[in-house]
Amino acid sequence: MTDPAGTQPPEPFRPALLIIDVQEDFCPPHGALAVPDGRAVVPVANALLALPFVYKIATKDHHPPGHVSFASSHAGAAPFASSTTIANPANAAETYETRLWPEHCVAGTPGNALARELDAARVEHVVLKGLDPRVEMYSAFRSPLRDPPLPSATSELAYILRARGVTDVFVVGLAGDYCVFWSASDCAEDGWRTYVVEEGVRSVGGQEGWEKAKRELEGKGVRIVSADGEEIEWVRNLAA
Ligand code: VGL
Ligand code: ZN
Repeated sequence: MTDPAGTQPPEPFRPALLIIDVQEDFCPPHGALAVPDGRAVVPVANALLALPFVYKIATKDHHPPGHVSFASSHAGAAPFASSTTIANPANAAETYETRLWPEHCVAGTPGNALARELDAARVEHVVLKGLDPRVEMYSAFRSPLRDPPLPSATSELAYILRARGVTDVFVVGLAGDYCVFWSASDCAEDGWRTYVVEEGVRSVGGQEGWEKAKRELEGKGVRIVSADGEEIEWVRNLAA
């Protein structure tokens, strides 16, 4: 497979690193919504943070108490098992079904913090998501409600990627079948070449959850790559 001459990156190539929700509440052993083996993404993220990406961004799920995605906000609902219908606050006809979770990543709580082993000193910008109590926001870009879009559930991420002239986005983090999935999907839809670095992802649904997410992402034009693959080599070579 390896081309002895080395494959060339696309031109222009201005790659950003996007680390999704690597927070204590998504990590074993104490996280309120611990993703199986979630802490294993941290060394992968740290190795990528040491590379010369043009911009290094982390996101945080950042919910107010009583957020609509918490089972505790709905009478009789059980975390993981129940779901609820969310309507666009500006258009009752636009709705979607979403799964309910234990309370997690509440602003100001220890579980909201980035995983303690993450090399946060190298992170240049932190995007907060999920701040509007009325809507779920898995994607680092926006909520799935688009008719009309909600300013309170739209992040600055697309703006800052454009402002930095980013062409390619490399995604890692938690969880592969939820926030990584929707972030990578929106990123590709918005026109960036988008890669998910597979070793840097763990999923709520374990390996099975990831395999399904991965197939769907590939269908949307997202490339699934390896931490030792040629695409990461392109980034490493930017330094030379
Ligand atoms: C996430 C469930 C609820 C995630 C966030 O970061 O994947 N999952 N909130
Ligand atoms: Zn959440």
